[in-house]
Amino acid sequence: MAKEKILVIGASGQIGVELTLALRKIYGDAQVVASDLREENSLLKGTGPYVSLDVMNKEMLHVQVIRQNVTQIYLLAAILSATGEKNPGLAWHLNTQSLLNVLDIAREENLHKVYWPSSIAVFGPTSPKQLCPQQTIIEPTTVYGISKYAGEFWCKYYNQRFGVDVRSLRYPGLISYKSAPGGGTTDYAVEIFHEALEEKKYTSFLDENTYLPMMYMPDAIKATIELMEADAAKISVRTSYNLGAISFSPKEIAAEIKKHIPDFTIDYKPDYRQQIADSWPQSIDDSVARKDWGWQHEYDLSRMTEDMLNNLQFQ
Ligand code: NAD
Ligand code: AKB
Repeated sequence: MAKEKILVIGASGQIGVELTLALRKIYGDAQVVASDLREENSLLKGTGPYVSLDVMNKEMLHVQVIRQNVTQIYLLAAILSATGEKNPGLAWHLNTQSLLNVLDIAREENLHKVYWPSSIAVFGPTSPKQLCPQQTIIEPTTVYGISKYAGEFWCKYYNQRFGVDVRSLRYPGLISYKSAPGGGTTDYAVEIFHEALEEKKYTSFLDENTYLPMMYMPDAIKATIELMEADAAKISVRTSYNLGAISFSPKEIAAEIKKHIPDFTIDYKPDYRQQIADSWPQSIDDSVARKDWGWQHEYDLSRMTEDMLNNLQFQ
């Protein structure tokens, strides 16, 4: 089989940095080209090729795909939920046009595979709150959720109509220590660790009992790679797979942190992001992903908390 050459778009972001490093371990450093509008993340420097790229410039993207002999694209560039509400037109434009650019080029150049993440943000206030199923009422109320839901159907359309092997996961809120989150509603669950270590106190922008579906980054990277490596015959969902791991509230994560930092305190000042969080489910039923390609998460709240604090302490 021909060697894969992977282009990661949005490689300097929260997921991009860790996914690029993980892909380089599997496919070889030279086989994974990192790209972003931003400058190269310091953790990527010296680990493999980097190109400066605006995914909205389709011609430039097409040239890079041909020049680098790209066979797979991981598209991570997007505007997330909280930032999206500040500029809905821009969020819609970037989130949908970037995907269409990539899918078109994938079709024209017969790329082997495309990865594009969706989000639990596709669900809205009319979806079930607990163990939200793969197929259910989906009426998103944020522009981010609307763009993700539309994107899911573009993926399915390009798969069915043109045979593009595009795969997708509905990530929950992701928690990580290597690169900062990029403007989401679940970002509090990353900020809290930094503030706990630096200030021993944190003011949460979500109310104490706001439960949301969450996942530690190593699990998200594992899921992404497992989905992309799964036999195509096992992929029954061509919109996007529900993906779950843990569910907790600001009060619960604060209590977990307090076990390690006893004088840590938290208070609550909900802002506009509360309304976004309230529109989402509290937990996700990911049984289809578990059945189709054997998804299993590894990190629970206590293991994640311990690992986050250990790693941030020595950074
Ligand atoms: P992020 O904001 O941290 O990173 C996105 C990257 O895309 C940034 O480095 C940004 O510079 C880059 N980018 C923006 N516009 C670009 C353009 N025009 N051309 C090239 N690059 C551009 O986001 P993330 O958290 O890493 O999310 C990656 C993907 O995963 C997104 O599609 C997001 O919706 C999805 N997702 C993330 C989470 C999460 O909790 N992080 C949860 C669900 C889904
Ligand atoms: C956000 O909060 O916008 C993201 C997501 C759940 O998609 N973390």
